[in-house]
Amino acid sequence: MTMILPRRRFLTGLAASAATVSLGGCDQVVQNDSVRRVLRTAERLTMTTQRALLSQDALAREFSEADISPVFRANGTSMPTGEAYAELVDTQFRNWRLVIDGLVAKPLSLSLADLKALPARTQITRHDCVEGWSAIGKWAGVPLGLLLQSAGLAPNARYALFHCADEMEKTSDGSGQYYESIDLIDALHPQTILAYRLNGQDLPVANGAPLRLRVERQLGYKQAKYITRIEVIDSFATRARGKGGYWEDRGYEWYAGI
Ligand SMILES: Nc1nc2c(c(=O)[nH]1)N[C@H]1C(S)=C(S)[C@@H](COP(=O)(O)O)O[C@H]1N2
Ligand SMILES: [Mo]
Repeated sequence: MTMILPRRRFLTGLAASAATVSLGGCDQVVQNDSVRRVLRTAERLTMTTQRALLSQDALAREFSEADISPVFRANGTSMPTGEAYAELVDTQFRNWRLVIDGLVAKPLSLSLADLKALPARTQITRHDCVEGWSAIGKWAGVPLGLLLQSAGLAPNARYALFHCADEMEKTSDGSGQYYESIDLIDALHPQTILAYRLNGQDLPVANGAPLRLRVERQLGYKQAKYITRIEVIDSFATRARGKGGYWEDRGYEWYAGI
């Protein structure tokens, strides 16, 4: 493991320059059907956001640059195991895709570049882990509501289920894979974003690269890292052990409000 690290860093550097050369600017991104659809939805989202602000959706506290913790520690998985993820890191996540499917009118498949080309939100918030530590970080990413509305929620849609790349524990039923779920009130909340940046840098691997959830009114374990797929569902009762998340299946509350 230690011996292959320098090679990985080297490849990552090469991949970075290759990506700069081959990224054909915004045109290429806008040609993607999924992205076009999301951009069209951006305007309608402003209305949704304002409505949300006027109703039950109180905002979590936001902080100033001066409050940012010098180190945002990592917890739980800090490097998913397996060749598939290692390959993604080696190639700077160029072949990574976020799939949004399930109870939607039109499933989306978006690259990291696609996501970065969409309207972004930046917020400085405090992360609270049940293990008794907190950290303030500056997150930037795409509002989840924008993506869900672009995909078009079905009438029976109730939750967003986040599939993650890391397996915490080997189990025969697959319930050792990290996953999380939130309801649509939180999914459409203006501070709920899919973050690809932390403190002005690309999201580090230890903190969930290339994409992690920020759902700011809930505890740390709800903040799913290493997201690969967001499935819109009507019930999580039949998933894994039925409690809506990896830690929920092991006794934690599903609604982890702070
Ligand atoms: N995929 C995945 N997401 C995860 C975890 C994990 O192990 N795997 N740990 C959770 C817990 S308990 C916390 S406190 C935060 C930690 O986020 P950080 O590593 O950026 O500090 O991520 C949460 N999301
Ligand atoms: Mo946590």
